[in-house]
Amino acid sequence: ADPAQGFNEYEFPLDSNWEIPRQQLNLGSILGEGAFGRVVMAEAEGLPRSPQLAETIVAVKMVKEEHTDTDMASLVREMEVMKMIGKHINIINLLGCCSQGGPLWVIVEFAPHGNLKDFLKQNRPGAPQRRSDSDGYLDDKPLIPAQQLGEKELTKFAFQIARGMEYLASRRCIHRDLAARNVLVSDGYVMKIADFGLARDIQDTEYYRKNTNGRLPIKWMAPESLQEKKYDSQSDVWSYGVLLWEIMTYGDQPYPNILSAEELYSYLITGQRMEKPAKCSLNIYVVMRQCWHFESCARPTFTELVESFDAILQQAS
Ligand code: ACK
Repeated sequence: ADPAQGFNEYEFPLDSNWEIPRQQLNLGSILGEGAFGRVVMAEAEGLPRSPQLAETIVAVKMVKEEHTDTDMASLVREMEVMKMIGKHINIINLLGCCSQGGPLWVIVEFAPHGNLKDFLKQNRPGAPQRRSDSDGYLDDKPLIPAQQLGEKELTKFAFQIARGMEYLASRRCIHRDLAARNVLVSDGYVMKIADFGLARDIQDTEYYRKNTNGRLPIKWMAPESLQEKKYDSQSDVWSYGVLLWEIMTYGDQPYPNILSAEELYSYLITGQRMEKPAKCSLNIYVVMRQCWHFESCARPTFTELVESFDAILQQAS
């Protein structure tokens, strides 16, 4: 190996459909770090996929310095899954990649308002008005004024997420970690599902541990996922119900008194469910409860959820 190329640990096949010259990217601040990777904001010139803008702000996914081969394989897989799935307005779309002559950079759409969970908390009625400066994005537009983020807007968020999930399910993609923290808020408050291409090792005991925010990801899991590690689009529908609950509570923590997977499972198998949030209409709570049918086949499909929210939005207008 050429010592000058020593930092190039891997070689990737060139995919000319997606490859972007590295010089066209100008990396900026770190948006966040996950388990294996890092997401950095960047300016991109002349992206072939967004010709309407000379310069676009994008998000670039990469592995951290201290990564393993498995971490790199996960990033490659995530990129390949995104290529296969194709585009939809309600998902974070792949824009391209830099895979030659340096570290692998996976370029995806940038969502200026960050994750939905924090967005909801910041825009709770009565919350102090804030600008989205914590994500490092110079955003001179104020967030939605609190009085404007009412049930109608929340219902539109739920509708858009159902549309994104309907698309992913139609492309045979199971998310496995659908939650408000994994939905990003884009320009015009368009909801975009993130991290759907992540390979999740379900055997991994890490999954049952608290995440960096001290939240237990098990609280979004369907009973069959908890019990038998069984995942399909109908277990995503269960998680969608919990996400709906998060939306209608402006980002509250689900099941605040439950501390373990065992406790959660016995709560659910005895037929207990979270109560109707105060700001939630009965028809939306009915949908939430349908998502929480113990039997996965009794839950609505994402297509049915799209239809339900369409009807609810029509009634409201
Ligand atoms: O919740 P956040 O502030 O928003 O922290 C996470 C972090 O990076 C790790 O995933 C942020 N992030 C990820 N992808 C994007 C994106 N496409 N646009 C904006 N922020 C992103 C995310």
